[in-house]
Amino acid sequence: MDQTFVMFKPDCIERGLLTKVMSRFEDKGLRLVALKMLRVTPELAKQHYAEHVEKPFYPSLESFITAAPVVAAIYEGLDVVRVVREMLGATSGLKAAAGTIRGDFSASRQMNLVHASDSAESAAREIGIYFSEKEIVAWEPRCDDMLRAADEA
Ligand code: FUP
Repeated sequence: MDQTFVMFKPDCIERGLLTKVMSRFEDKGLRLVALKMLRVTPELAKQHYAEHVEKPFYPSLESFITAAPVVAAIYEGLDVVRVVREMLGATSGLKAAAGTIRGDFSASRQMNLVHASDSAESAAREIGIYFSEKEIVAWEPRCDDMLRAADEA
């Protein structure tokens, strides 16, 4: 099973959309293996968004991501990095297709509700930033037999 890192951002928490958005992933049958609420500090933001720190929009992005608590999660599933990115839609809620999370709930490029890793390498890096080994719970949901065939692994 692949893993991806997901963060429900400050706008998602402030707008009271957390459970509504999380339910999309539950409905899809993704396996939740880690979950916690935290406040992103400026130091953590710089680590997370290392590739954007020098960009003109970074100060505004840091103010936003540190403005309220976030909820961080790890999901497992077949091809889960791609599947979750497609469920989120394009970065900007103004461009994301209807039916995607951002397309349905966001009208902003910055306040786009959810972050998800864009590759297996990013997932490993981001999981390492936000979670320790002991915070990740390995489990086999009983209903997995009804979610996919045994030869689909
Ligand atoms: P994504 O991979 O969809 O999260 O998007 P990016 O890595 O391109 O951007 C990271 C975050 O920076 C996005 F959530 C949106 C935000 N951003 C801005 O706030 N302003 C910009 O001009 C571009 C991106």
